[in-house]
Amino acid sequence: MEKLIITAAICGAEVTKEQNPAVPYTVEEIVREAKSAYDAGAAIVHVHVREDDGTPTQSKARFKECIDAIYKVCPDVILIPSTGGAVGMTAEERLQPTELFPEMATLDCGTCNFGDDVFENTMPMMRDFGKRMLENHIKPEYECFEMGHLDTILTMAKKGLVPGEPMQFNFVLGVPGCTPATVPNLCWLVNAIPAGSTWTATGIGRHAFTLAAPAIAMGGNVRVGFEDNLYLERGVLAKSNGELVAKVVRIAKELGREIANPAEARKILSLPAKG
Ligand code: KMH
Ligand code: ZN
Repeated sequence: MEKLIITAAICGAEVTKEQNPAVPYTVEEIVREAKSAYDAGAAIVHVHVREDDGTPTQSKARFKECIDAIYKVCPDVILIPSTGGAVGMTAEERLQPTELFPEMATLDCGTCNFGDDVFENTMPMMRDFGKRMLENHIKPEYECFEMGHLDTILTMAKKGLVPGEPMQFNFVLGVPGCTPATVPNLCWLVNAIPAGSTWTATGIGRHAFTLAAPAIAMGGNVRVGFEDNLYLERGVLAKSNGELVAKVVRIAKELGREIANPAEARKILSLPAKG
């Protein structure tokens, strides 16, 4: 089995300091949380950015400021900026971080319910996102919130509308209104991806670790972080993203899976070596 790649989704667009005071908004706070996750064993940081007051933004300038500041303290980390942004943002707004030519970025694979909202990813939008990633040589992380998202993106890849194999999928399960975070659902998705693909499991809320454990045992990778879950255990808020990553490291150790550093993760993901 390959080493385990841990992604930390340190911020997200929706969670707030009212829910957990450690949720980062400012550049300094985002750097602090990225560093805590990296030090604990995360090879990848999934980046959303906020204004200082917590408002989600996809501003290219704010992404640049945060990305440059993270690289200063975590020089080899893999950064995956979001092109999902927050519900209600336009496609052009969401695409701004692709103008910074990151090695990877998320590409959301279909429209879905998102709690009380609708997260819009129409076919024309997805074709635009795929085109931009092909032009800018960005490897997408394909975010699948629903079973049907996988078939959608595989069909687009076959037509050359989005970057193709080897593909990296992130199965984000347990968003209210979307596919539940169950082991059978995860197995169904994993069984349907092309040979040679890589995949990550993200369990939302109380499913963060109950989905992480089977993913580790199945040879997949794991994402945790404040974007997905604010608690270390029932009733105990995590003090940092690093605490959430450290818990995944402990589970992996118990299951006999070693942790990939960023250089090893780049190899597993077929990314060019850095520097
Ligand atoms: N904030 C969610 C509506 C992504 O990063 O690509 C979408 C999201 C997905 O977080
Ligand atoms: Zn995200």
